[in-house]
Amino acid sequence: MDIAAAALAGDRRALSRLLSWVENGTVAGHAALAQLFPQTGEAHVVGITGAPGAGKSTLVNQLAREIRERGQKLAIVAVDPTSPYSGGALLGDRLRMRALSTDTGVFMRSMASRGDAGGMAHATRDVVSVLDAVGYPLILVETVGAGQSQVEVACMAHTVVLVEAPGMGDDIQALKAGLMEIADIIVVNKADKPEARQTVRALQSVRPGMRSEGHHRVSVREEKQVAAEVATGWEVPILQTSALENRGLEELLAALEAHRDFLKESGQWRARLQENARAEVESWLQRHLLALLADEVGEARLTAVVDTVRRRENDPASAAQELLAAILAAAGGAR
Ligand SMILES: Nc1nc2c(ncn2[C@@H]2O[C@H](COP(=O)(O)OP(=O)(O)OP(=O)(O)O)[C@@H](O)[C@H]2O)c(=O)[nH]1
Ligand SMILES: [Mg+2]
Repeated sequence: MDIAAAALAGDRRALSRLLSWVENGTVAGHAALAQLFPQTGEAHVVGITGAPGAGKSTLVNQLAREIRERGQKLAIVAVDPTSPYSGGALLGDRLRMRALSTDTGVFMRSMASRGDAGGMAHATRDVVSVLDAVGYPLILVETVGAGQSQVEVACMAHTVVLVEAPGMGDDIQALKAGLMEIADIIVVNKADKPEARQTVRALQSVRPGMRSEGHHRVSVREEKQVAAEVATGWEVPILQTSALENRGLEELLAALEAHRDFLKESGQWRARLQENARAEVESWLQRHLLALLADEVGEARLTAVVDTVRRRENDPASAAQELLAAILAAAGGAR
């Protein structure tokens, strides 16, 4: 039996090995992905993002436990080189974690560190595809780090959960990081702390349309936000959890399910599959073209053309067109 078939049949070691191949972009990994691709598109992919230390890992861990208690399977992908998952233990929660790590209904994977954010996004998307194909109906993807990787997660996730925590100063971290726009669900974690209420209020004041806000203030930003909500039809809920005290998890799970159902019923699930399919095809097309450029035209010619742009003898668009013509000529000649 080949590795993809073994992974499909539930062999966890085969799955681990396959994920490594895929992560490293090996030829065998690509072949397996191609074989598994027809089975993808079913999983609900949830991105969990937010400032360092907000409690994302603890929350994911508790969510996983709650989901397992309901008898549902899930996979967890940690896009963070410092993540504790691979060691099999989360600080302060070793026992529970051990219980999870011997449970075959949950699969955890830490992405190895990548030099560039783009490479990481590619590798993560492929890992998620494999987990989707082998039948995990829910995939939680935890990311940390500066803006870019978080925004990329949003592109691959159906639902983005933004985790905020109180006591990080008066500011809302996500506002500074420009993350409010990508959130489908906002969670104020560490709700066991008294300052949490202040954080919730601060979030509500930048989040109009919330029922709990008694009056209606109108600013340009609020109008834009309302317009966005009308356009998508989804009102972003602000929830409170305490991963430490195990509170608010049921409400969070209910919100995840509600958002998935909303996406499916409104047709946005299908629209997103279409968008993702297009983005991936275009991204591969770009890679293939760049590979052709390197193979058929060569670095020396590329450098020469780039030099003409630097010297302002040529403009970038014309230079690209010239190179494309050279690729087409070379590829045509090869046929
Ligand atoms: N009081 C309180 N502390 C919490 C809660 N959830 C997590 N913590 C603590 O917050 C700290 C950070 O938790 P993590 O789960 O590692 O946070 P994270 O967001 O995954 O952090 P990074 O992965 O480093 O970005 C740990 O000391 C946790 O024990 C909570 O609900 N209440
Ligand atoms: Mg973490």
